[in-house]
Amino acid sequence: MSRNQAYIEAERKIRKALQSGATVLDLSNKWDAPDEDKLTELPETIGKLTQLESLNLSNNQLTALPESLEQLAQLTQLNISGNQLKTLPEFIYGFRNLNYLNIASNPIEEISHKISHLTNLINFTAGGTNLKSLPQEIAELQNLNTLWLINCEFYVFPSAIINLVNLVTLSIGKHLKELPTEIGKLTNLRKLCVFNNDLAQIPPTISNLAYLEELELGDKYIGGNKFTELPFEICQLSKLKTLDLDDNPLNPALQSAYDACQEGSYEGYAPLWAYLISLELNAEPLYEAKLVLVGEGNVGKTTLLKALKGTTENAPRQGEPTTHGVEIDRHALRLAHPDKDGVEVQLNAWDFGGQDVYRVTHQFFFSKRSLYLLVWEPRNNVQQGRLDEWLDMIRLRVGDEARVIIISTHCKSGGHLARIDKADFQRRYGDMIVGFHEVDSLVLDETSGEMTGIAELKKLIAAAAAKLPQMGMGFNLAWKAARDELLDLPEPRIAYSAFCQTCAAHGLSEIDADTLAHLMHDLGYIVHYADDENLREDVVLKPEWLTKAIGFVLENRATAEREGLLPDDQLYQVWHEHGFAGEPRYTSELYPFFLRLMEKYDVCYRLLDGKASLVAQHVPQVRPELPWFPEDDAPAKLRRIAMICAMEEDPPGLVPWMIVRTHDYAVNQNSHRLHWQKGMFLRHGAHGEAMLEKRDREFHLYAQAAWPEHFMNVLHSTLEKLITDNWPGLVGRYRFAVPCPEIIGNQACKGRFNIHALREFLTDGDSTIRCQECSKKQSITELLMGFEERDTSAQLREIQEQVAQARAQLAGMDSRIADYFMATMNAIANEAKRGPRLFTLREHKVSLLKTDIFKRPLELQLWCEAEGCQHPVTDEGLGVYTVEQSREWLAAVAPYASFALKLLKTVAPIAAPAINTFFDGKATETWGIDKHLELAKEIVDKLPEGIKIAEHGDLQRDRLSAAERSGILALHRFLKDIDPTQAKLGLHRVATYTGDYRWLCKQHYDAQQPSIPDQILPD
Ligand SMILES: Nc1nc2c(ncn2[C@@H]2O[C@H](COP(=O)(O)OP(=O)(O)O)[C@@H](O)[C@H]2O)c(=O)[nH]1
Ligand SMILES: [Mg+2]
Ligand SMILES: [Zn+2]
Ligand SMILES: [Zn+2]
Repeated sequence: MSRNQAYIEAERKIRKALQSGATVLDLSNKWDAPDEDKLTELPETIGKLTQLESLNLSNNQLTALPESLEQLAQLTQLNISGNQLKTLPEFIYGFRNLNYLNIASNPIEEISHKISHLTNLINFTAGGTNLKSLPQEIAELQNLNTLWLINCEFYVFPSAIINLVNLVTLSIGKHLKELPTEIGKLTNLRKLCVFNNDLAQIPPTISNLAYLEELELGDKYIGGNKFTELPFEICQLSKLKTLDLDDNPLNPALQSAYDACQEGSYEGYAPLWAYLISLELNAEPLYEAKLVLVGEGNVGKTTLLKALKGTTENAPRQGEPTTHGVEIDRHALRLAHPDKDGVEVQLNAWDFGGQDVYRVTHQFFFSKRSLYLLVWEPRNNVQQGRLDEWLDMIRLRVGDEARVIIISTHCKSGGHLARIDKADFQRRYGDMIVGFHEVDSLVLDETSGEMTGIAELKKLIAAAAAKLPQMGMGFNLAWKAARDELLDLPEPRIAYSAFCQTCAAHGLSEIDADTLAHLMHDLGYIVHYADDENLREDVVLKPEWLTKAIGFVLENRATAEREGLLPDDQLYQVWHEHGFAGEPRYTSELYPFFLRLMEKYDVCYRLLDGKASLVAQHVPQVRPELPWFPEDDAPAKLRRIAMICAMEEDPPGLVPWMIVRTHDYAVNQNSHRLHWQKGMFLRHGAHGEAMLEKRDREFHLYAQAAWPEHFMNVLHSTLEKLITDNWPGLVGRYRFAVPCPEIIGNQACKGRFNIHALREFLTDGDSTIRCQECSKKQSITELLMGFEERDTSAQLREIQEQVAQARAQLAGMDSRIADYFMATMNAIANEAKRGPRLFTLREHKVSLLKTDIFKRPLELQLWCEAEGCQHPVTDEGLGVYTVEQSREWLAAVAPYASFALKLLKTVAPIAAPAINTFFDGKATETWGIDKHLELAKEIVDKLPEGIKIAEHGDLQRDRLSAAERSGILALHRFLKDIDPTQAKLGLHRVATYTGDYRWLCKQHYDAQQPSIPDQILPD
């Protein structure tokens, strides 16, 4: 092993420690430090530091420790995490004074029974090792309060742990199938982390853990478990503040109740508790599913449904009027459960209109855990292709979990019958296809007394429905009665207060009603947006009533002829004067509500004049004249970068949805908006311009600016979020690539380079790659220009250096700062769900008498997160809290406080002019923003440092360190305690199209809302 720079540095530190008689030696690195900074070997001289009490060797590349270490008998703290040790040297068991031992993230497989000698051990951290068992003797470590074993190789919970009754923190992983009942004996536990295991159940004895504050059964980044339900006993944990269930296959009702906790401003986990308690009270298994009929128009869907229902008075006839939007029949079918005697499965039928315009919006109602009947008519020849399209659409929207029965109609009355290749379908769609079946909905089958093929089809449906994962999930009977009464009301829409009244009549509390509303919305029974201030007062009890209204817009020829422009004064035409016989006519008091909902559904966006909306599905076919085309050269001083999203399938509606979601950047030119059926041209202020266009199954993105990376990143995240939101079935089946820059003849080369692969080749040492199309060699670094992996700390360093010199020197400085802000905020997007992320601390004015900073109250100042305009919340009485917290709490928040301050200082110079424009000319001065930052720095410098523990081992892939992340969690817990309903935050949460949340002040929040009038009168 060569003695690198790090070794020389270590020698120097040891010498210095010897001279000064220091008791602490820190030879650690940050987990992501470059290899050359890491030690591969320790100087033997370290053994001379016999006075050492604390030694930190974490995040090096040590494969062994020198024997001379044995002499450090005074050690109380030893951290060797993040190295390459395969075994623990024997002498460590001789360090009798150790109270902290961290061996995390080493490939250690075993611990000796001699661990019992370390009787003073308080904290033993061994996450990310290869441990699969613990010696029984560990039970003798009765002082142990923290045992961290997450992400190891445990298949079985080591029984010795049960004897460690003083444990406060316990984590363990990663293959556990169950937790022992005896876990209830660890009554001092405050934190239990068992994410990333295979647990499906939690013993009811969990309720004995009366002090438990944090229970992590899942983790969005690292992994969850296999929980589909939770025991009621969890509700008895009265001290519980954090419950993480991310990445578990929760049943739909439980998932919805859990999501509700994050979406509203509830105290603790009120909706989840309400749901779990309701199950405990009076619940029965629920056997219900959605039956979704899809297929082209006129193939016989509506007739088939009638045949299935067998209603005599409504018997199917020749010449059904065609369906607009969707018809929902909640009591369509009750079929005998195939295996359970006396149990009936209830199916709610969703019968869709087949018109092409609906293709985009119908997908919304394709949900998981439904049974699909894909209907076709074999007398037409072109069927196979269309069946593929429908199957693809279902798979894109729902994923492989979808279950489809393919049904052909007219089997008795048809003349020439087309055949389909069943084996081929089965091969391509696998388990998705439950079966094939033939019916004739108009020809009676004498033996069964039903229409031809219907009796068998019912059996097929019952069998497939019975296998859906939610079948038999528990549901409270009072909740069910309230639900059924509401759904049977004749009104399509009621006030939320009326919804609650009905619930109350069935004995549901307010929180029960909230939770039920959330659940019914998630399952598609109603439409109710509880977290939208403008929509939460209304409940749509009949989604089909709303779908039809949207459908009339999509089917409206005049709007199509106006290229999507829908002025408010035309709404009466569309919604009342339409020519569809027998369909609802909507009166004008509904229009503002509909317009808002259509924005929610990404169908249209509001134009800035506040008098019209733009329906993205109706934009012109032809590409308008654009300021530039990707084939042209970029102007001097500007750069243009290109990226392509190559998709294995073509998701319907990608372009219109993208038009709506990027409408903040829409460009108007000579009264023409620059968008068309296949693409759009966008402008993002100083961050440049972009052209987006779909060409077959490739979505092309070009961005041009002094520093185009930022705008490209915005568009990239918007596209990714659009795909993940709408087409889970496409996840993993699209790739981002750089196009080959070569021009052949007049045409751009069709060669593509996968960005992910390019990065790998570069790390492997390749510098060029040959294009498969044009055979020309390309430089990998040049191809990757603009797509380098974003490391926020490197980004920050670069920005700071430039700011220190002269601001304007680096091209696109504003874009770089904006991008740094976006990347950083995205890294904490998950935390942002629960609370704001920007704050500063300052001393409380009246507290100067007390000299110790930990005895004086501090003030916490929240900041508005508006993009490029970040500012302290200044509204009277809002956004400021007095903090009287323990030293422990301050130590926990400290790393994040300093992180947030760094972020605010970086964005402050570009935010200042924006603030003065948005508010009034002097806002930065009157609010004393610089002073805010100065005071915050004073505090941050004085804050105690948290103990640096690599809790998760080497799992810190994301941009926040573990300490910083605990900091923001501590902050949110504080806010939850002091202001449970978030009434005094002065900030409102808004979801962004890039997958993040922004907490905005009232003014910024209002400015973001679409300008829809409260009243739209008919002409
Ligand atoms: N003979 C016969 N006619 C059918 C059958 N299914 C539907 N039809 C007729 O085909 C037409 C279209 O049916 P409809 O159910 O409205 O199709 P949808 O648009 O898919 O809902 C109607 O005139 C039906 O009477 C069938 O199985 N046999
Ligand atoms: Mg129909
Ligand atoms: Zn090429
Ligand atoms: Zn603001």
